Amino acid sequence: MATFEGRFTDATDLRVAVVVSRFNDLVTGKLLSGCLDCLARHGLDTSATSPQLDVAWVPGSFELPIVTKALANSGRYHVLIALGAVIRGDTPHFDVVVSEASKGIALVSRETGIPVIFGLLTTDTMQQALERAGIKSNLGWSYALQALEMGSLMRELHSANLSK
Ligand code: INI
Repeated sequence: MATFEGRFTDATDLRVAVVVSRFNDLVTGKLLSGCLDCLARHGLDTSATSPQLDVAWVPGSFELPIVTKALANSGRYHVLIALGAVIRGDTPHFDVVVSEASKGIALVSRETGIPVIFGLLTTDTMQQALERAGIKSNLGWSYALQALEMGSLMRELHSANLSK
């Protein structure tokens, strides 16, 4: 029997890309800070010249899938993190953006085999979003932990050469 498990202490040589939406950047900027803080505290080089980390900004959450797909297809990254914040308004726009972003991100992960962490906050109010982006806790931190776990798990699976 084999047991495969991701680790949080093995960020050496792990390559991560974060794709962040500018829409609601009051929220997404805080998610990004939490994310980078967690990655740095787990040993990933997050400096401006880091070979381990890249950050791409997109206009809104609707654009997260196309850019995550381009980055995943590059073959450079072990794991990606998609960050966005969609806040419910008075129109059905919320549902369209959430639906397209979530379906698109899931599809990129499945089609490319590169895990994409789903860091899309969907809330009724800005207050609820801010509470999850630093006022109470910062989910960016959790997304980074999940990225470390999935990146390391996928590396372990690949090196186990399961087709043998
Ligand atoms: N994008 C978001 O990331 N969050 C939102 O709450 C949002 N709302 O409410 O409209 C939003 N819209 C922009 C959308 O993601 C695209 O960037 C835009 O439609 C251009 O394609």
